[in-house]
Amino acid sequence: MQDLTVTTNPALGQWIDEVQALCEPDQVHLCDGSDAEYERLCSTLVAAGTFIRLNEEKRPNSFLCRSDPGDVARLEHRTFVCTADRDDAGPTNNWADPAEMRAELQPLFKGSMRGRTMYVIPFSMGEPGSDLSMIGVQITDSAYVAVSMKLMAHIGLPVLRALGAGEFVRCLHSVGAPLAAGDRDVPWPCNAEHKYIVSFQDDGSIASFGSGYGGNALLGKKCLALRTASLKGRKEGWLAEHMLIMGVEDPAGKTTYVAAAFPSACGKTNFAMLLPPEGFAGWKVKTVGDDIAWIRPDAEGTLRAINPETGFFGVAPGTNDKTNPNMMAAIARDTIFTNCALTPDGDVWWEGLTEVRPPALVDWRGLDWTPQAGRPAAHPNARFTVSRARCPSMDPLAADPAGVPISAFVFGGRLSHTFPLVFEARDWREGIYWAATLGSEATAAAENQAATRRDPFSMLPFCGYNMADYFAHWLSMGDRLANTPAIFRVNWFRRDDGGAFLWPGFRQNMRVLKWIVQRTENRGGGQVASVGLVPRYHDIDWRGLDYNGQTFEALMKVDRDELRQELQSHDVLLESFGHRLPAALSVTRQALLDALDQAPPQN
Ligand code: GTP
Ligand code: SPV
Ligand code: MN
Repeated sequence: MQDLTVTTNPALGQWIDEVQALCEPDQVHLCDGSDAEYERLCSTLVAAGTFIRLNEEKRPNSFLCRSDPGDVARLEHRTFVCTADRDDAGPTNNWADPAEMRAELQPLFKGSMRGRTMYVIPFSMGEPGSDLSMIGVQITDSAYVAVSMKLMAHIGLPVLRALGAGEFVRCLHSVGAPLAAGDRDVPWPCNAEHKYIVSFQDDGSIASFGSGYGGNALLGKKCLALRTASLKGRKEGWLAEHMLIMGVEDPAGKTTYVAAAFPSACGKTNFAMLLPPEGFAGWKVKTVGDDIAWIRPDAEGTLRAINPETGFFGVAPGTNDKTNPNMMAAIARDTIFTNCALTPDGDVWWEGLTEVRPPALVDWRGLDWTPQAGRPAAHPNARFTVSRARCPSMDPLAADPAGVPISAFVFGGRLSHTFPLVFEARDWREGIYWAATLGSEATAAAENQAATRRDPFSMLPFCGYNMADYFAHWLSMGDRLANTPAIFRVNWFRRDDGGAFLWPGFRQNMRVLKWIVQRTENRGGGQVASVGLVPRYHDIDWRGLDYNGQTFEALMKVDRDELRQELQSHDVLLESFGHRLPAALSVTRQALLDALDQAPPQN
């Protein structure tokens, strides 16, 4: 195996040798990506106590994994973007000097894999061999990462063949827990003291140390497909986005594709797999992706999108037969569950899975749990990892390297007030303004975040360069398109004065989606409001839902003073970019404020 690498890609052979000399693993294993290898590695993880094999009848070929309680989510304050010039990383990223960061990491990686196996995982984001794909090689000392990568990306020999002598992204990962001779391993090794997730934007390489969880460790996902790819996309004229992609098929069989950006843990997976409610016979949602979209203009000036991933790393709490029946079907087998609770009969459970909580469980930390325990049984950021092949709503075009044509972009945060259920931006520029100033209230997907924060384009932790340049890139993309997608903002999370959600959400979001699709066809009525175009009560299809006009009014109300305050609060973000901020954004902000002052009070 090693020979194949060396003969077909000398640079890879050399890099493997260098990392081996640095990290000093006991063994090196080049992943071929086969099913047999996956099964062997899962059995090794069971033997090591990292995986618990779930009840074969209830959850075939599935495993539960419990992470270290200190390693449960992405760590934004330990994520670094290294560029020679600090301004190229911009005010929204943690910047570090590349040479200094390399010097800081070197002693940490030295000997960091002692007593462990070093896995070499060639992977392709996008179909192997396609011009639109990016090939990476992740070297890791985590078998959990190796099996997760098998579900999330194309890996192994087909990727090595596609790579040939070509270039690849170097992705180095160590959990940072070397074992001395005679040491007993723990189920979830990680480094309590040192954690780093680093993008070296000078040479395009990635290094991650100390964490084994999610986006910190599966380096094809946030690190390569967003931070590295966003910079490459800017140079080459395309977009790497934190977006789901879905096709909406109408009863006549016409499919309209929509890409939507919601911040982490704000409903991308549920929306991407939406099952239309009663009353929507003939309508179908076809899933292309739930987290990442790579989007480029084609020769006709249409934006086409691919999902570079082959699987889902989805939030478990809240997932059930009502909120996401397609995901429930997907995870019925062949799934890795992390930080969920364990039932006495060897199945998994999490908050929201069933209405009634089970009387006794083992919680995500391995402790006995009852409903009286006063703490959640599953971690709020508990997740499942499953291949897209298991998902019943998958679009057959999801693997088409040509991608799908995007007719609309949708942006949405978790906002309990001010923002209505949906509105359409008046034009590309205003749409970009609303995307750039997207805000959201706290979720469990990332540690150390403030109660509410701006999350421009839901890319705050993922944009690999100066966010002001990113806004400019989006603005200029509009000039290159013949078919410019419409841009919408949605908010499933508005609450009444008592704190209850005003909108039922989940499957009912189909009603909003139908209006969006009709708007892209210049159908679907609405009226002009201060924020843009909004649907009136009768513009929404209410078949099968008893939702009264008064609640709709409360849901859609845009209060002039609240909106003015909102626009004024954008200053903090916009001013942080200084002269680098595209003028179009401050001009748009001022125009929106001026229009507010002139509008009649009810708008
Ligand atoms: P990442 O995987 O972290 O990027 O996030 P995601 O956007 O895919 O998150 P996901 O779809 O897993 O969001 C999960 C959370 O959103 C859960 O708390 C859900 O209950 C909530 N959620 C999703 N859709 C809706 C909705 O329509 N209404 C309400 N109220 N909550 C929703
Ligand atoms: C997110 O936080 O946006 C995720 C989960 O999709 S992770 O892959 O861990 O970043
Ligand atoms: Mn995400």
